[in-house]
Amino acid sequence: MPLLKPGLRLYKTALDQAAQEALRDELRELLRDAPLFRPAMPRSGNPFSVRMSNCGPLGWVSDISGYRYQAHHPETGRPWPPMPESLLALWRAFSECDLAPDACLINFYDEQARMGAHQDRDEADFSAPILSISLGDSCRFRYGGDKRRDRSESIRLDSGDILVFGGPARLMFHGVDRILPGTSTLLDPDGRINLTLRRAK
Ligand code: MD6
Ligand code: FE
Repeated sequence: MPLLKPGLRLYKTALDQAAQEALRDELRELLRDAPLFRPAMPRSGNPFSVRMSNCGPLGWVSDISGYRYQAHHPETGRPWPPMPESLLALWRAFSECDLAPDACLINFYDEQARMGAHQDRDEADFSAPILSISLGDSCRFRYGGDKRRDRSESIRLDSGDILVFGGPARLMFHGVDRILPGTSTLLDPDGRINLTLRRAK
């Protein structure tokens, strides 16, 4: 098992080129129904550099009033599109969790976008892992410990990689230091997509 530290597993190129292209095409369709939106930070209202959407029964959103999971898109008001069967199959194959995910956050990074260090703790139950899929340009992904000040290290995530964090790593701080532009031709416009499948409720 490809263990980076207890609870943190990295599967390099879990999706081959054909699977990456098929998933990209499904996402392109899905984002027509649930367009990327730009979330804002709670309190300050500062915009994120990452744009987001979701699929599945619940979606993660952030605006001036806070972070939460909700059943509808914040701009269209429509329910999130269903989670594609291909994503549910990846969850079954890699999560080592018997219960199905009910939320999938879709993050889109252009070459300037970053994700500051954070913990994912808006879910009701931390016993389920989060499964993350990378598509498109590579990035430097940083992860540390349960406290912001804990020592951290960075790894490169490439298109087709799957990262699963659960168990003792479920509440670790992590973020995206930078995108490595020009490292993939999968997406048009280019950039990076990260999908995170979760159990929110
Ligand atoms: C990213 N990922 O890779 C950001 N969160 O773009 C995350 O924030 C993340 O990879 C929870 C679990 C896995 C992740
Ligand atoms: Fe996260």
